[in-house]
Amino acid sequence: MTPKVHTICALASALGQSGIGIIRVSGPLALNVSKKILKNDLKPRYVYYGAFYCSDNNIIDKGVAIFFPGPNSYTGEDVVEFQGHGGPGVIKKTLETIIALDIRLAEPGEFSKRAFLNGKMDLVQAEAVQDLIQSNSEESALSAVRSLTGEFSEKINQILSELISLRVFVEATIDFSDEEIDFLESHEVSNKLQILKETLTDILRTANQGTILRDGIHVAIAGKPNAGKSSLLNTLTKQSSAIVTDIAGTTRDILKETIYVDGMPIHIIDTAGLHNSDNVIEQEGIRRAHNEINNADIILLVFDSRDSDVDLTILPDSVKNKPKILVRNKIDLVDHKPSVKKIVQLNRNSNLRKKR
Ligand SMILES: Nc1nc2c(ncn2[C@@H]2O[C@H](COP(=O)(O)OP(=O)(O)OP(=O)(O)O)[C@@H](O)[C@H]2O)c(=O)[nH]1
Ligand SMILES: [Mg+2]
Repeated sequence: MTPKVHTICALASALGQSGIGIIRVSGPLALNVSKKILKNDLKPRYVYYGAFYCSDNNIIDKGVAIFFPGPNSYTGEDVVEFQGHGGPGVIKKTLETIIALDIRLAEPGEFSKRAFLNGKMDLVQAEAVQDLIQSNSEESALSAVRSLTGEFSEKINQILSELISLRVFVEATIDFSDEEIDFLESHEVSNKLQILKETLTDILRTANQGTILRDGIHVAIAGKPNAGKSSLLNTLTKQSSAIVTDIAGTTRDILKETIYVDGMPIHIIDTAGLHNSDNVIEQEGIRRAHNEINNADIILLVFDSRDSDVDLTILPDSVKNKPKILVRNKIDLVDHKPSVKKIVQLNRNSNLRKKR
């Protein structure tokens, strides 16, 4: 009889030519697969070294295999890992041999899904696996691993159990409304709820930081035509990604480039110069620019130092409260020295106030 749970397999390491390729098999037939491929038995959690045989009994590779019997495995099922060479040809042939044994290719994330369904990890931890795989910086990896080890889940479970215990007092107040005792007052329910609310706000803030660490910050470069936006993009990316000319309205399409600062991805977006235009193509460019400016986390507002003041009215009203960095460009033309100033307040008709 075919077992109800299908045995699945997949390449667990990266695709492409590499020194080592790891194929993972999980499910009730995992040990059968290893017997066919290795022509040998595996001892639980011992490293086996030997030949890998393909369906026509030829040796396709030589490598290492490990058997993790369920439930003490990643998925909670019987798992066998074959660690051979990473050449695409070897991997293809080994996978074909495994699939011919009535094993199917795993869906994306299916090993973690099985781990979740078998109680090996909760949903927060399953998400952390994905975050760890996608982590671009050391910080995002550390943050994901904290979730993976259950630190985050523990916090959430604590909040949940405190909420449940507070609910009891609310229910008691309703059920025994004739009683003299004020359950809510006597157990400081309101104070405790306030503390929980603050903890949740804290968690949300940390989660937002985690998203930024993982996905990076979106920085839109905005300004009037010819202010030097594309020049700034090229300087930041150290490439001539954008066309730079002295003709106002050079950039019309959106141009996105990613740079890394201390391992954190920063997506820089060059946009069309903002002004009133009768030109249909420019109008479309400006519409797209508004879109990107609205979606950005930070706006770099570039202006020509020869302008008497920064014109904040060129930005859409919707980004009034978004963080902005004003970039005073072309200082060579007015003989200014480069400097960084923190501005505490900006009003839409400008006049910058510096922090003292
Ligand atoms: N002197 C001087 N010229 C600059 C500086 N930055 C940019 N330029 C020049 O200003 C002109 C416009 O630069 P761009 O980077 O194309 O300006 P932009 O804001 O992208 O312009 P649009 O795409 O048309 O909106 C080019 O001729 C640049 O070489 C600067 O710091 N000093
Ligand atoms: Mg440009």
